[in-house]
Amino acid sequence: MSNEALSNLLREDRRFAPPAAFAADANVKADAYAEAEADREAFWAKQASRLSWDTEWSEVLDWSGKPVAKWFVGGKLNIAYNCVDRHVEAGNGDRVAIHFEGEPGDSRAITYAELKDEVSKAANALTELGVRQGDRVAIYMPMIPETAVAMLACARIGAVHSVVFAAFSPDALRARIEDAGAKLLITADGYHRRGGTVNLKANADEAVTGAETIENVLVVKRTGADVAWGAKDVWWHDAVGAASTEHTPEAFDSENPLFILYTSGTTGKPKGILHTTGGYLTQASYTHHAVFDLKPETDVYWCTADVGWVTGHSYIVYGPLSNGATEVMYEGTPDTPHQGRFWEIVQKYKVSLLYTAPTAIRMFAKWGDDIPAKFDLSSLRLLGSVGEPINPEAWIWYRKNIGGDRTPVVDTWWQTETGAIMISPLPGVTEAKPGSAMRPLPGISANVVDKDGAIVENGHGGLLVLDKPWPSMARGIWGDQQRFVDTYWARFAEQGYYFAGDGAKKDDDGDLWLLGRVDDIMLVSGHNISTTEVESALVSYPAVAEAAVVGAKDETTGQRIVAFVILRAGEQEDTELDAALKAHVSKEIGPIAKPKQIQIVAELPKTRSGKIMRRLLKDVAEDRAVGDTTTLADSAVMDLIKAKLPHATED
Ligand code: 6R9
Repeated sequence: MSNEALSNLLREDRRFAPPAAFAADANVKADAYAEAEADREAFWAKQASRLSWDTEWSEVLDWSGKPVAKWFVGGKLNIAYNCVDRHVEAGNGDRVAIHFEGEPGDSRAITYAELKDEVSKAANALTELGVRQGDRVAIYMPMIPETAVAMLACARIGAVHSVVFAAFSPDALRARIEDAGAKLLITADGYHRRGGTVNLKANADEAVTGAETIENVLVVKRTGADVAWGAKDVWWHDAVGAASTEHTPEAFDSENPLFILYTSGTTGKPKGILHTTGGYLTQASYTHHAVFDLKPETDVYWCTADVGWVTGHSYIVYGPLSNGATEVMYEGTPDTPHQGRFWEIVQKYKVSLLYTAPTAIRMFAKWGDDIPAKFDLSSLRLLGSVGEPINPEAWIWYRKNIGGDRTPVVDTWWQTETGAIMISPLPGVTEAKPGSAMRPLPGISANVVDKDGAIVENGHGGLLVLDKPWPSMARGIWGDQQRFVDTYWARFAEQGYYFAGDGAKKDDDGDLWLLGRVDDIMLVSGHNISTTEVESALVSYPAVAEAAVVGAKDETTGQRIVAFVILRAGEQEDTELDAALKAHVSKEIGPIAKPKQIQIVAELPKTRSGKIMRRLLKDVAEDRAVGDTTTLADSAVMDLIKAKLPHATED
């Protein structure tokens, strides 16, 4: 950032208080903030006590090894026991844990008692295959219940899982296997996607060729497709099928490694973020309870993320299952076989709590309001968002068209590195502002600072930092602790802050607005302008469904704003629209933020987890060859965008 603070441009005056009945019955009330403020460690110790420990901790937090924390020092617990067995012991074995919905329409309900048997069998099978505490297990799996079973089986025996998103290439999988030194790979023959099948096993085979550390490949049969079979391959239904349902969970140290998860890696080699046991589960479990207000007896919860991302780890597997939730797991895409598929699933399972991403919400808005209107969504009582800043207009669309104008919407900010939600409204407490993640949760502390680390006043923007340790914080980068220090802790070493890499502003009330990655912030005539604010202004124009904005080099202003815009279904591109959009942005946030150039496109480049890759659009806007596109979900998108821009080069 330049010397200018991040400009605070967009104003938003709409407010949404929790419905009275919701507030009265909320899991977490306003007093939690003061309680946590009075004694942060006592507060987290109380949340840790929501779990079942074999050995009590002797110290809540040891921060002497900063930036590597130890939480609940000396405590011992088993994560799988906490997520499964204890619910069965409490008499809830018949409760459905997972309603699985396959893309072709097949479905399966798995109760907690059945989950306990499956996890125990898998734990025995893994042990039989030589997996021991501390060994790494790579999991390259579709969205099927066996994926959660495999993760929990690793946790049960103290092995470290590394889940690799199923749409990653064989090379990406091999690099992650090698970095972690994984001994076992768990995969599937394939999965259903967009009406067809993907042969996952072929990718796994290619990855394992040359990955010396892999001793066995455990293969779940999902599609029944013909697969090549090698000497290391073992069918899941043979190994797990034959194993005993008796397995005694061993208690592991609170700091025992639980998983490695590689960040999406927009730059350089992906980082293997390491999470451990007691602190991670404490915060994943508490935040799920607090932010989603789960009532395990009556709610049906659905997180639409893929289990290959941190959202899937914390809010499909560990958070909800530790709380005894009944949840939906869906294999496929939102538009197969039709664009109402998500709403059909909400209707079918009477989903009450839904957690999805802004990219999906903007896509639903683009498809049209009439699609969700065809389904009964009256079971919904809370909506959540994660992954990117949610534009105020997308927030309003979500609440109105999905939430029937009655449900609270919680915008949850966090990262792979934070392990669990950090900044979010409390749905029964907070009067929410559309587009704001509002305040740090009880027990969490964050702030906005300038480039020198000085805290900015309300009404100003800057860099988001986390200034106090939290239970689910990453404990390092696998095999490269120096990179952990350099990436997150070096920038504000003097103040001891964790630097999140995101821009943010504090509004006049001190509520937080996330403004996107710092790398994306534009510098126009000496003003730091966030891409998020300009995008939000564009998305508030009725014809616009989605927008991505970049700063391109400009001789007079330093950078000029170039916008890429997707129109809603049925809207036409013309010269009047171009002028109208520019005038609209000028009116909403001021002439300084008016795009110089607006390009209407059909798609935007996104990572496989749905985040817009502005770096590539910047290449196009600056008329140079487009950089590394390997993390793109759909590499053809860039060709389409370049083809539309008259001056763009072909690389
Ligand atoms: C959970 C997850 C982390 C980055 C983060 C930020 C962006 C996530 C957000 C958000 C604004 C939100 N991000 N949630 N930005 N508002 N509610 O997405 O983890 O994949 O590691 O990404 O995503 O930029 O720094 P991860």
